[in-house]
Order: sequence, then C-alpha cells, then structure tokens
Amino acid sequence: MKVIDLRSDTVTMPTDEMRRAMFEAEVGDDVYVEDPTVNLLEEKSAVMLGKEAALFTPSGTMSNLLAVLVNTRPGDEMILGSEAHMLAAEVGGASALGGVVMRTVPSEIDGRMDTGIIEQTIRQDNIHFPHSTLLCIENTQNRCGGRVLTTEYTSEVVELAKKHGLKVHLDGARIFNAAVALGVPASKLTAQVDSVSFCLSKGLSAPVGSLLCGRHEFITSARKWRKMLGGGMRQAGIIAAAGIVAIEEMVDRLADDHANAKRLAMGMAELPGITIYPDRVQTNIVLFEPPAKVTPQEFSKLMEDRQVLAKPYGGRKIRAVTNRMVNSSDIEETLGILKQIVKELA
Ligand code: TLP
Repeated sequence: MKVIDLRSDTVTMPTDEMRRAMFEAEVGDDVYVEDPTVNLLEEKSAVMLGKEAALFTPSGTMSNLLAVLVNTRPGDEMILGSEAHMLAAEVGGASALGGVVMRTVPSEIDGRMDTGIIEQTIRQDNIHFPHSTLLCIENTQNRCGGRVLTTEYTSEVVELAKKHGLKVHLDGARIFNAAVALGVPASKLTAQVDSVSFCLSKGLSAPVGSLLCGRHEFITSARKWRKMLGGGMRQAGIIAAAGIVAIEEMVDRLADDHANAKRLAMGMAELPGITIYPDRVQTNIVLFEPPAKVTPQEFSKLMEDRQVLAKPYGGRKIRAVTNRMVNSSDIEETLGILKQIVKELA
C-alpha cells in the first residue's frame, strides 16, 4: 500500500530528467569556481531572482546562516519573526556561530510582522545597546502555514529597514510557491531585499541544495564563509545539474500542490472535530488541529497506522505539506482516512 507522505515537500524524489542531467553533467572543481554546471545554476538563479550573483550551498540552513555571517558582527542584533524558521529550526546557528542576538517581533497569522512593532524594535544608538544590523523575513512563511508576503509588504519592510540602516535578508526557501500563488515572477518579490535564499530540494524536487543570491561583494564574502563552514564543494555540478532542471521545469507545477492543499483543507473543514481554516491556505502547507480528545501526536500516529504521514507542529497543530509525490487521488484517499479516524474517535 502506498504511503501518502505529507510530512514535508522535502520528501520529493528527483525526476528522471534530473537523474539524466546529473549523469551527463559537465563538472570541474567548484572551489576554484571551475564547475561549469554550478556556474550556470548560479547565473540562472541570480537572473531569476533579480540579483547580481548567486552561490550554491548544500542547504537552506547554510544559505541563511551565510546571510547572517556576512551582514553582522558578533554582538549585533538581528530582527526576525517569532515563527521564523531561522529561529525555530536552524539549530540557533546565528547565535552559536555568528554571535548574533536574535530579537523577535510577533509573527502574525498571515506571516507578516507588524511594521510599527518592527520600527519600535530597531535599536537606537545607545552605548548600552547592541547594533540592529539585519532584518529577516520569510516568504512563504512556513510555520504560519505557507503564507505569502506580497510585493507591497516586502517593499514596505525594506524601506523601513533602509531608513534605519539595516540590511534585509529574505528566507525564500519556498519563494517560488509565493510567486506561483501570486502569479508574479519571483524577482518581483525579491528585487527589493539585499539577499535571498531559496531551496531546490523542497517542492522543486531536486535532491540537494539551496542558492543564496545578492550583490557581487556579498556573494564573494559568502563564498569565503561557506568555505570556512566546510561547504566548499568540488565536482558539485553533479547535483547542480538537477537544480537547473528544478528551476527551469518544476516551478509551474507548484500550482498543482497548491490546488491539492486547498482541496485537502476544504475536505477537512467538513470533518467534525477538526479545526482548520481553508481560507488561510495559500500554497502547499495545511495546518490543522485534531479533535480535542486526542493529542496531535496521537492523531498523527492514527494517520500513520493508515499510511498517511503528517507532522505534529507545536501546540495543537499538525502540518500536512502537499508535494509532487502526492496526487489528487491521494488527497481524496487521505480525506477518506481522516473521515474514518474522526468517526472512530467520536
Ligand atoms: N524546512 C523543513 C525543515 O524544517 C524540516 C520543512 O520540512 O519545512 N527556511 C524555511 C522556511 C524552511 O522551511 C526550511 C526547511 C529551511 C529554511 C532550511 O532548509 P534546509 O532543510 O535545506 O536546511
């Protein structure tokens, strides 16, 4: 029986075309910037996100950390949302390796931070205070349920940061989901920020990798930091080749994941005891709460016993992420299974 894996879009397997491209990839030593396939992936990524340059890294976590390391000095303060992935799930790297204080502004249900609160949070010049040097935003906002930040909001935040001399880094692990949801090119959502990271191995289905994009000097500095972190890769064109297929062929299909997520949420809304807000589902992430008599852990175990995987996601929440390995009939099957579980619990 097929396992319907909704734990994350990171579970997507490379396509046949990716495997072919990997097999045929022309490679060189990327530490000498001599891998033509890595160079091509970096050039194409920079263009797609409206930046001067890009750097291929092993993970979104490393790309985000590099943005912190380049833009801050130990003792500085960075401002980010209380639900930011960089705060919640990147092992405290900014603090442990960058010596940076992470100061939060509440993440709203729609993934934004209130700009008034951001402004109050930015430090004045005072001998006692750390310097606020970096503001981080996330699009789509994972822990708020894949919420999309608009171009207007991004511009507003960047303008505010500029006014106070802060750099802005965008954790765009799922920026192409945001672009597809809004029907705009990704560059429209990223042109304003100083740097942006995005992931190849989530909905885009590549096996490994992330890109960090920004100005030439920024990327030169990030390249040096990447080496220090042990991220200097050699014939990395083997994996970059799959990344090129990901950005060229896999973006438009994200709309299917979004439609499946919406259908899943709408179907769940009809099940007694499940708390879900289908209107909040904009991309491929569905957050819901199980009936009150079970914990999220117990409920996801009941799902797992029936071959449907989803993750408890803090508090009462469970997260289901639609992805290329799950089609619309799997979604119907999931809804049937959930209906059965809810009935048995009643
Ligand atoms: N997110 C993963 C992990 O938390 C397990 C997931 O399943 O959602 N930024 C955002 C917004 C992310 O969601 C993630 C990964 C990252 C950065 C980090 O990327 P990786 O996993 O490549 O280090």
